[in-house]
Amino acid sequence: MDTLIIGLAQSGKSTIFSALTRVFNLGNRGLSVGMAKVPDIRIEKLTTIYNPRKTIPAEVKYVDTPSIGDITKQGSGVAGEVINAIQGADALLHVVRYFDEEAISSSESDVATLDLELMTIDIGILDRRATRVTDMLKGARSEERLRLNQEEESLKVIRNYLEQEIPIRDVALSESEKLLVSNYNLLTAKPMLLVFNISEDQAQKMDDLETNLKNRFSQDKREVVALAGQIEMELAQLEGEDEEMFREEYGIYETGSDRVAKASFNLLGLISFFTVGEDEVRAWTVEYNSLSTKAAGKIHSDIERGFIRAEVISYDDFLDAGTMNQAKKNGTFRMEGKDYLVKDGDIINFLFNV
Ligand SMILES: Nc1nc2c(ncn2[C@@H]2O[C@H](COP(=O)(O)OP(=O)(O)OP(=O)(O)O)[C@@H](O)[C@H]2O)c(=O)[nH]1
Ligand SMILES: [Mg+2]
Repeated sequence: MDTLIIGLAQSGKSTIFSALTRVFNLGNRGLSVGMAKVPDIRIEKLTTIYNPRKTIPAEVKYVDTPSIGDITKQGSGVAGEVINAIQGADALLHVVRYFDEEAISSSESDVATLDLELMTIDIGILDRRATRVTDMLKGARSEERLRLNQEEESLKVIRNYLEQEIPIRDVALSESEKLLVSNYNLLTAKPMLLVFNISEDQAQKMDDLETNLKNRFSQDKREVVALAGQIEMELAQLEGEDEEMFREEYGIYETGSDRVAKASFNLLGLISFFTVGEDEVRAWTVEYNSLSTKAAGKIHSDIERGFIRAEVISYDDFLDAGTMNQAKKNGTFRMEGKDYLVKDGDIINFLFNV
């Protein structure tokens, strides 16, 4: 999963990027990439059972970007590259400055301002496509002409929402419009995680603050997290006992990185399944309600193509049984076919031929 960190100038994007990834890049003007593990107690438990040579948890990729103002500034030189990167994201993590009085009072308009900037970029994407469609219409044959005319109409409809300052993620699109929007990679169509960057003083009452912010800002495709960026970044530079001691002091027990990863999973409707063995215990990420073949494809396209069947047991049933042999006796270890919908926590062995 790729999450692009965006926001207004000096909101704490790079600070939060470092807190999430433990990659320290303050002052970087371009794109920085870092990874974070998705916390999962189940993979730890499976590791103690299998004692594998390696354990690979699910990961989130975070990319830090310059401020939206720096991206859209004429002649800044970064626009194309950064906008392409944002277009490729699965989700946007919008950092909202919330660590001083002035920022707190302007946060509502800051959230709207960033959306407006994204909408302006989207209108540019649509207009470039419209020009292209007009060009293609010149030499098009009749069936092609029909399709292009339909696309022209859809482009107008979608652009109209943006003109009215409605982000595409808030619009109920028709199936054909959805397909177009996903081809255009519109920025305002992407699920958004709003991360309010709160101060050290506010950290003590983070949970209440987060509930309050959720009430004000949560929407269908918009999740809200409150996070004390500065403290989390400092904690991310520590390890082991030192980190624990300081976390205790601040009363922040779960890392910001873990909380953001969980919120992203919720936002995107993602689940985990596991593959286990003496060599490797590994977590994989798929969308909720994915077919077994799609899950197989996450591991390797050959496994998807040559899929025969899947041996499946839920994590809970496996823990109840203790061993795979006992699970077979219990009848909880089962064979599933191509139409099986993978559940969160499934332990799967794919049978396939190449
Ligand atoms: N007090 C406080 N200061 C913070 C916090 N987060 C960031 N800052 C400060 O705000 C300034 C900007 O932080 P950055 O993380 O560089 O912000 P940014 O959004 O990456 O900035 P640009 O990339 O220049 O737009 C720095 O001086 C930080 O020390 C916070 O949680 N609390
Ligand atoms: Mg920065």
